[in-house]
Amino acid sequence: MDYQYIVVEREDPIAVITLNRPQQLNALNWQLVGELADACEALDRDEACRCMVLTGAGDKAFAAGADIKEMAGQTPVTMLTGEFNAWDRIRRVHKPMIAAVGGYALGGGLELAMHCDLIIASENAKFGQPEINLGIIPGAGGTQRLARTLGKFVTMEMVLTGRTYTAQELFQLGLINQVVPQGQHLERAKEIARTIAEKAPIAVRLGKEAVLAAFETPLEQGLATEKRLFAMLFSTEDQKEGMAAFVEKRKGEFKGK
Ligand code: CO8
Repeated sequence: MDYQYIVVEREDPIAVITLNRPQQLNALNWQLVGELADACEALDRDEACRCMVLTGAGDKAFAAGADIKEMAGQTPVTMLTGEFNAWDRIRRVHKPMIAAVGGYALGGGLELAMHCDLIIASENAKFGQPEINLGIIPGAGGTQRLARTLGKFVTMEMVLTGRTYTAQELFQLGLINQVVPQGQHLERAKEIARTIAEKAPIAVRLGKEAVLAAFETPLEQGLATEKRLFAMLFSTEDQKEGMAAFVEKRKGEFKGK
């Protein structure tokens, strides 16, 4: 498919999606977010792809937020009907997604990174929710996902002061998986993606589903979900293969069946 604002590169079994508006620090206009949702859904359906990496073009930004110039003239109605559907589509992707962040991940850029399942950052990456400086608040899940990951007090500081945080600070607070030397974020994210892509695809999918259930359900219900998904995996060929490979002292070959 032809996209104007993103680039999709297949390196089966992984794929890299690059936000591609470097002159505008990859600011997320409506078309870009729609294209991204289309690409994520297409890769989600494609069996040859087992893990996605999301990154930004250029060395200055992952994404410096939603496109302020496009947002400036919006109304409540256009904001409600315009972009949210695409964000929800990204949220519902079943395959694992890794954000590879170099430079700024601000506002909607940080929220997009948090739609992913792991975040790998270059040591020069800078994060924040500066919406308060524009007279608004985060609108693509920032208040909720940050509060669930960092707790109330750090989230309040981020949302109410709009301050920028270094990758190291957020690593220490548990929002970022790894901080790597400048410029190595994409390679590291791809390495991790390839590791995940070797695993049994149905187990990976259900593992993601089970972890995300922890954010949406009370413990009792989350434990029941995990138990059901765990039991279900015993109907897969990959479970038989994985356990046989262990016993036979060889590497398992998983087929997603
Ligand atoms: N939107 C539009 N254009 C942008 C954005 C943005 N978010 N960020 C940067 N740009 C543009 C600049 O306007 C500039 O364009 P031009 O050359 O045409 O003037 C170009 O990118 C380069 O930017 P700067 O010259 O500003 O670069 P600096 O290195 O001086 O500064 C900063 C970098 C600090 C990142 C600065 O650009 C900045 O503060 N950007 C805005 C950051 C921000 O406030 N982000 C939050 C936006 S609001 C948001 O994300 C809400 C999400 C809601 C999601 C839900 C939607 C449904």
